[in-house]
Amino acid sequence: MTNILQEIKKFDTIIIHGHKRPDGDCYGGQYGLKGILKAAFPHKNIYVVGEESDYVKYVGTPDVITDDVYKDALSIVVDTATKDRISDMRYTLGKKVIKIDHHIDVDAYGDMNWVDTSYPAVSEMITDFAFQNKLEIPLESSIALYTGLITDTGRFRYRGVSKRTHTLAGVLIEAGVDVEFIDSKLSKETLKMYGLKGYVYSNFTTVEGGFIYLKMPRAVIEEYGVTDEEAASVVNLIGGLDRYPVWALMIEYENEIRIRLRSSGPTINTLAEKYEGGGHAKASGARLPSWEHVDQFSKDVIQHIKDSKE
Ligand SMILES: [Mn+2]
Repeated sequence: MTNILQEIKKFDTIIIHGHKRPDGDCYGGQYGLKGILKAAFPHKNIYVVGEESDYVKYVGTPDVITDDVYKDALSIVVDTATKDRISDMRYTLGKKVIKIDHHIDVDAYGDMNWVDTSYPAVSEMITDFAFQNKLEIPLESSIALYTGLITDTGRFRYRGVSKRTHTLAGVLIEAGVDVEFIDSKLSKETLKMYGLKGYVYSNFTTVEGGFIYLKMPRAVIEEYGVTDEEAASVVNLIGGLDRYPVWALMIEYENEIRIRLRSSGPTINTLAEKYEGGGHAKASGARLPSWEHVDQFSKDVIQHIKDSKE
């Protein structure tokens, strides 16, 4: 951490990158760091580049810079595990690259890499960086970082949240962040999504033995006027139902049904692998050729839940 600060001090221009399709934590890390460095080194040129995010656009707006700005610059890439995920490939045009990330280090693309999977969010890393180096956290940065912290931890609900997470969240609150303002921004919903949620709650199917699923035909997505991504985001609405530890959202595509399979009980990735999928122990994807295969799949899930109990 101290080495990173030493390195930053050597450069007049610092360009902060994130990943493609940036989420709250990526934005939080990028804009949080920008504000902290701007406050500590007012004469340095600090930029954030990359894609815009509609979801967290209140956090900041990317800078548009020409290639020559990278001359003698330091690139810092946050929240991005692998090279191919970096947004704006010009990061190599600078003199040096620093990687700051909390995902497993499969690709140490930086000249300097600070990777620590004990942090549930890169925003917590940036907050810690400021805290330990006794750097001021300006209000805009605290808003950015708190946004990143709560989005990547699912509002402090996921494992990985620690005493340090809450301590550093406290540091951000002290820096002025208004927690209600951020919650109201993140909790904003569109009328379309309200409608779709209503559909989800009135059309799911429960199967005795612990499986609940929802079929989402193409016509439904069109009727509610939502994007595929928005449609897929409702998967956890049917999670958490008592006595139904395995749930699935099935979305119709042109030649197949894509399944988002989730579990709060048995591991389900081995089951997903039987259906052209796989993934994590409790969150996997799978595919079916058509709706006709749903019954068989459902029976398999029930059998799988039974087998896991034995
Ligand atoms: Mn992250």
